[in-house]
Amino acid sequence: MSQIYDLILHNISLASFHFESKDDEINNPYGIVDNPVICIKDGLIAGIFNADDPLIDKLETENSIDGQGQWVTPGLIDCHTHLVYGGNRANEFEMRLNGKSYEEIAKAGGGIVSTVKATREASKDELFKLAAKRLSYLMDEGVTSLEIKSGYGLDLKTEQKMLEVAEELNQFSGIEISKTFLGAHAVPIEYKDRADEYIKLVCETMMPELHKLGLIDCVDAFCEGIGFTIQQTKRVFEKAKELGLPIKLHSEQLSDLGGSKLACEFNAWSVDHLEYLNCDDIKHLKTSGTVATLLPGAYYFLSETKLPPIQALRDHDIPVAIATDSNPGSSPCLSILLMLNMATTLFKLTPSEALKGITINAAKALGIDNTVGSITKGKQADLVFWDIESPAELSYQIGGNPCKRVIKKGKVIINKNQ
Ligand code: DI6
Ligand code: FE
Repeated sequence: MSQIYDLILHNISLASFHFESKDDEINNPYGIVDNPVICIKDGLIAGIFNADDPLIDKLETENSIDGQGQWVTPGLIDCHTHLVYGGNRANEFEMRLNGKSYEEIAKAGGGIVSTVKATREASKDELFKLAAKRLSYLMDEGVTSLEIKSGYGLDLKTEQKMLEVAEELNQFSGIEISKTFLGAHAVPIEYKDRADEYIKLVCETMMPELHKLGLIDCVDAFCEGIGFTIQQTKRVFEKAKELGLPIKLHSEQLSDLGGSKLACEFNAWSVDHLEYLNCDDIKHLKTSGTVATLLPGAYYFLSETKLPPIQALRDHDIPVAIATDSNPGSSPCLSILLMLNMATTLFKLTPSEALKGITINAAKALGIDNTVGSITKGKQADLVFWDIESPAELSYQIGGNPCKRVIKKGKVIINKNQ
């Protein structure tokens, strides 16, 4: 107790999302810690004490925060975004409302390919400014870690440009950004009807080059009728494995091609979307410890009616993450709190399941659960203060933003209490 802490937080309610065991998680699904005092040192949580502990008076610090009874949760984690892109697709949104389907628009040269054109044309500076603005909305709601995918370049130069913008955001935003290479997002126009040749470019040129530049934390693909086949996806995963890179997959979003099963064979960190996931394939997620990432924004925005197999995921005790899928085509969403609400209203997750989906389970989906995602001794001090009376309010309320203070690695980066 003799050490001097950098920061002490008191007079707070704490939903830690730290669980000692499965029973603990069942009995205390928010990981609530009574009467806590959190001590922070060198950007880490150095200890959590009980405010009634007589030793508390002896704690030394240069800085303390009286939380005024506000709730504290782990920093939120958005584990699936496409935040870096040029232009927007409000025109296609309008076309859809005039009767065209998402697939029809994609086949007619719209969709992902139209964002590719805008992203190729945008300078790195423009892309940075656009993405930084989008990121600021997410951070304002307490996001302290986030994933960004490439996939709107579809050539080496533009994929590199996107991942470099993600890396610059990582350095300048104060939060951690995990960079995912999604070269196999769509077939670019210059490879029309030559998807296999494009996959060769992805595997033999783009992935190794970008990996050499240190720009890839994880490799993703879009396994779908309007994306890539199982065989093509497998080639991408084999190359990732050869390079020692972890994988994840957009799978079973619009149809059941068996992508999740394949991804689990490669020990995917996560499989994402899953509306059309076959219940028989859930056992594979269990075996490989893969997270099921659900994206209620895309489900909502595409007016999908087929629900992911939520009860079956629950029955198999699969960790479920929730993310914005922020992208210009299927989820133009910049609110993680709205996703929390939709995860409960549309997918019927309980408020604690939904919150786990943007904290501890989202951390698992990014392979960073050793350092973030819950509040416990030794983890990074990434914390959000909320002006709410119970954690369920975060998914209950629609609109408004009760985030009052954000601490990242022990430093206050947002404070709206003054
Ligand atoms: N699935 C999606 O929902 C996004 N990408 C993907 O593979 C859509 C991307 C877009 O339409 O721009
Ligand atoms: Fe996506």
